[in-house]
Amino acid sequence: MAETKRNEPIVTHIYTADPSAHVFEGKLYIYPSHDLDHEMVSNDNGDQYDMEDYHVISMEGEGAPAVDHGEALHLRDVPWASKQMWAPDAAYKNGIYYLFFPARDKDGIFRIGVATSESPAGPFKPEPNYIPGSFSIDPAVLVDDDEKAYIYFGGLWGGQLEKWQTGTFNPDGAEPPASEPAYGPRVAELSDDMLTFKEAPQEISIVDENGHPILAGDEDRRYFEGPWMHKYNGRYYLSYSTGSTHKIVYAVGDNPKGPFVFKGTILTPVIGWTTHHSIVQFQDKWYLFYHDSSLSGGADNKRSVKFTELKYNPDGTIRTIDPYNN
Ligand code: FUB
Repeated sequence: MAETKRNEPIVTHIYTADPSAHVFEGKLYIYPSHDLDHEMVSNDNGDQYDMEDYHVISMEGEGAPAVDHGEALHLRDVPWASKQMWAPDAAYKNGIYYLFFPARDKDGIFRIGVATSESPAGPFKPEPNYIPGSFSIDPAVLVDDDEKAYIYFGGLWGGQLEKWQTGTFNPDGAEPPASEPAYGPRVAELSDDMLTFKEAPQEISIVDENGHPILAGDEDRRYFEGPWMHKYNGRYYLSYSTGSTHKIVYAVGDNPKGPFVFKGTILTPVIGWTTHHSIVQFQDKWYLFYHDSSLSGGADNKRSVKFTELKYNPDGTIRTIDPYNN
């Protein structure tokens, strides 16, 4: 196994994407999507992202080899799911590891499921049904310092978030006009056993420095998909992909449910259409995990997880990272 280097794929024997990185049991554990090595035509519905399982990858640290722990969960073992196992996240609470993952149900509607394991490397045993009341994609879970856990989720276009604005699935649901507030990601506190929502998900408000909502037409700043929540100096940092403008950006607040004030760009566009990340503190450094399609020569659906160091300015803002020059 090769040593891991900044800005290079952490593994090359499989394609990986959408990395959710955590420190568990003193090691870095990465929960990525597992992109399949098959030819697909790209479309706005994301049909090219036709993944069927998850592998968990761990690293003792920067420079150490990345270890693929093998298949941690497969579509065939999830009774409610039909296809497209997209970006997952993991959390630890109650002495149990939880894997949260989106997939389409038997009606083709994205839902979010949960699976459990005694080990951060899996294998994970799925619950028989998706989380009641769940919808859309890209779950990210924060277990806060007071042990309350929050799940963040939602993604436009293939992720179907715009189809849920009335509270039920509307196949004709569309994005708002450019001059209206953008749709925000959703957040819900999780139940103590982490298997259900404790409350109905609520929409997160992302505002500019004057308190005005970020508008749907502001594609450099509006929420698209891939939420991640981390804390730095006691403040809550919501970061996400802008989708059509291919940036990872962030907004900061003082409450896990927001509102969040837009601050700036964390990662400029990568090779490939999607961009998706996580942020984790490990030992004395902060790391950005991200993906790009360089290893596959630019194929949108064949991505590779990479990492680099993330740095803060003294005022708590994050320094923008150029994935190809940092
Ligand atoms: O990997 C499939 C989808 O692509 C993810 O759910 C999105 O965040 C985007 O990375």
